Amino acid sequence: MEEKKTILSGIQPSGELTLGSYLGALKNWALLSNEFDCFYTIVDMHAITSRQDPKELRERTLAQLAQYIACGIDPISNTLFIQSHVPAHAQLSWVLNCYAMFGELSRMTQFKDKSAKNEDNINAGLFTYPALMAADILLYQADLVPVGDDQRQHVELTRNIAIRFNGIYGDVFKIPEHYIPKFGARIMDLQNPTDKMSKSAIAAGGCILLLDTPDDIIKAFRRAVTDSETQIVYDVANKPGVSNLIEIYSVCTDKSISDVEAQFAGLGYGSLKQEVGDAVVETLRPIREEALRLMEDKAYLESIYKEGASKAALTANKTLNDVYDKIGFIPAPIS
Ligand code: ATP
Ligand code: LTN
Repeated sequence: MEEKKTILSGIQPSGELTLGSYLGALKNWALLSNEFDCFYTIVDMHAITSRQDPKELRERTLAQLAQYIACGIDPISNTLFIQSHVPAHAQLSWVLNCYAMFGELSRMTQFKDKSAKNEDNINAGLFTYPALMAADILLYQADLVPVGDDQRQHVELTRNIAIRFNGIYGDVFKIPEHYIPKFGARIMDLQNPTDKMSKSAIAAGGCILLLDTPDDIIKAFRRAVTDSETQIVYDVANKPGVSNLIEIYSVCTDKSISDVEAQFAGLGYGSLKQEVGDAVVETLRPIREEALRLMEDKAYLESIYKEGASKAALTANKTLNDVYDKIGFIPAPIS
């Protein structure tokens, strides 16, 4: 039997999960999880590149695990773990920092965006963040990394670091590919449809959270920014608000963009907003209900992340030991 290919992906517990995180990433994580050997992590070490309240970080990390499971990722056949529980991530990231170039890190759009937004906290971790992400991926010899469009550049950098390292030491790392959906990879803010919907967005009303109530969701879609025309057509450059609504509806209902355009031909923006709101409510309803139920069961969640950490460490330590050996570190004495 052919061995299953490996997937790794992660989301930072830096805020509440959004419709964007779901349609861009989590939905595909769940879809791919039956076919691949999957490692899905909550990257708490990435989250501290912006300042976090310790109590909230702890709560969000656990809530995020509940939401991964509620999105349809089976915690038994997949490995769900918390990044800081597997020290190999920190260890390999240091090594990879020495193979990532200052110039290439300086070109990362996320670093530039986040530095512009947090002028008072442009810390070194924010700058070297992609080396930690590369470690996350390369430790598991991942074939595929399912992410939204904003992470394309980081996966590309991971590939470049891996190719550089392999070029010196031989075939140490598998070279991973990104998996970015054709639609849903860049869900936009409902109030500012030229900005990505983001869990750390400041403007109210533009972002739908996985745990939002049906009422909140319907209201947010009713207020969604569109344009002064009337036609319901998909044209991202000229009609970003309407196109975003069409795309959300298309991904939630599994209808093609042209089927959605045909369905709404001749109708007004009001009915589009209502239908999209309803479709999102129905998509998120089972996830919200299951997540809220799981969040009450702390003992269960703890059993999942403990098991996940030991499974993840087994694979991660193999790669780390190989890397340490290749670069010339003397094996550590067993204590
Ligand atoms: P932050 O605002 O803290 O940077 P974020 O909301 O951008 O967070 P991430 O944790 O960075 O979300 O992303 C989680 C995953 O979801 C990533 O794979 C990312 O590409 C994807 N993703 C995030 N936002 C969107 C979006 N608006 N549309 C599609 N995919 C998204
Ligand atoms: N950088 C990503 C989160 C992330 C990730 C990863 C995604 C950290 N490590 C490994 C895929 C694989 C983000 O900001 N969304």
